[in-house]
Amino acid sequence: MTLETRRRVWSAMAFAIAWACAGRAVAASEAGSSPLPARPNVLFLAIDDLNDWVGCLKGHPQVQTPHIDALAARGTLFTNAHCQAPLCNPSRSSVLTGLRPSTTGVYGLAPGLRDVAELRNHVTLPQTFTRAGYYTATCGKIFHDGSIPQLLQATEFSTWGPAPGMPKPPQKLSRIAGGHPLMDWGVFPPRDQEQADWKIATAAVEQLRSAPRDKPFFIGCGFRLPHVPCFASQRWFDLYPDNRLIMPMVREDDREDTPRFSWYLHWKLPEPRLATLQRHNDWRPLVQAYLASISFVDSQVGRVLKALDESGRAERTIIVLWSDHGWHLGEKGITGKNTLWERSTRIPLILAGPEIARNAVCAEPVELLDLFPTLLERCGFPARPDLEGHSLGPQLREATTPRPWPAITTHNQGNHSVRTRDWRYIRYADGSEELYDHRIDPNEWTNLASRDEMSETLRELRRWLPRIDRPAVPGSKHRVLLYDPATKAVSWEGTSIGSDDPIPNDE
Ligand SMILES: [Ca+2]
Repeated sequence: MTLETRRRVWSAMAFAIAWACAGRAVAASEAGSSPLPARPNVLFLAIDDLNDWVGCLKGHPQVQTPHIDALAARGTLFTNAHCQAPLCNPSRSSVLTGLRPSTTGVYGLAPGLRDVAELRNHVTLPQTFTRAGYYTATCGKIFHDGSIPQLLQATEFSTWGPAPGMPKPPQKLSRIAGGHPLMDWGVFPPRDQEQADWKIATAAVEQLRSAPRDKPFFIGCGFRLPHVPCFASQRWFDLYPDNRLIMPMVREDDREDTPRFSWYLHWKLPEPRLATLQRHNDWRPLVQAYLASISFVDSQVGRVLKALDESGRAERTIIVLWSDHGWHLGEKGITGKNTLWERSTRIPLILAGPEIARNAVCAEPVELLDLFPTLLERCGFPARPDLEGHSLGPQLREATTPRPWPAITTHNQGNHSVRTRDWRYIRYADGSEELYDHRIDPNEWTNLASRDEMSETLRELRRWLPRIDRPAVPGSKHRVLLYDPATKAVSWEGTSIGSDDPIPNDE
């Protein structure tokens, strides 16, 4: 089914569904009871740029995230969960539409999903709940900042709380001067209460307290850290003393067996290369600041969860905690996202609440795309044939239930990664490939794609590559990579890359 056909089918169904759900809401209020069990609340907690450096995921041996770990213990933790795109706007657009980036053609930081003609009438995840009579509220960053025009905001979430940006010191704290204004890290601001994420958590706490009690709620709270600038107050840095800091494992020669095309996905970025950090003695401070930011944001997750428990509504609430993608801290010579490797794609994903197994761990490959159909199923909405994910229902009941699908991540047209339980396979737009065996190579150091004995494995993995592979939509900007198979011409953010151009290594 094409996207357009799916959209028409869904549009035709939408009215009937909304009508049926409204009828159920009326029935609930007429009965004078709390909402029907089929209409649980949803607390949707997004974290920005958090990789697997979370205690329960063991991505970093020192990271302290007691609140996220406690949430995992009261629910199901997915240890092999991956984003659909290693960049904010395409990842969040995918989560909220339930469609792959390769289906929407949204690959860059622009356009916002409502500026894409084919998505204009697509019913998003929050819209589904708003139309069904839920109290829906958001604060902080759920949609990519600025991607929903103000006039349309109330059609997504009925209530929009504050979404403050990060506070900035008068001068940069990082030893790397100049560059992008967001590229900074260090001890700031002095008081936690001045932090954007403190204010965002406070807004979510208020929304939880003031949510009408005669209907269910869907509250989306999007935290900003550990996205750069990685700022936290001194107490969070004190958790990670410099003299005991364990640095990420990197290999100097790691990029010798990755195709040249792998560099095109992050040809030039605001995020510094590892060599730049090392030259300025700023690698350790960045790692320390990223860890401090994670522990601070974890404390704010704790504040929101405490408010949920105090509301008396936790037993009827599905809690979802997710991050939009990961982040490199020197691995493969770079920092930031914009890659198809584990560092960029692996994310924390936890669900907890009614009829969700407690203290359960699912190692099956799952995708952020699965959240939309999962919440439809759990909240009693009809399944949507236009969505591309698969409900996690079976794994929420029994975490070891196998899944036949791998997790697919896409960065710009034609570049895809396929992650199964044991393998990561990557295919770039020019046909070059990578293959890693996660059973023996969790750092993805040794590319096996050119080995003869891997041909059968490669054949098996290639068949999962997305069949729909749309070009970037009109208006695509920022981190957009274009490749023309006929001429082999490559361009990054509108500037062509010659086949012999030296790989940029910022100063
Ligand atoms: Ca390597």
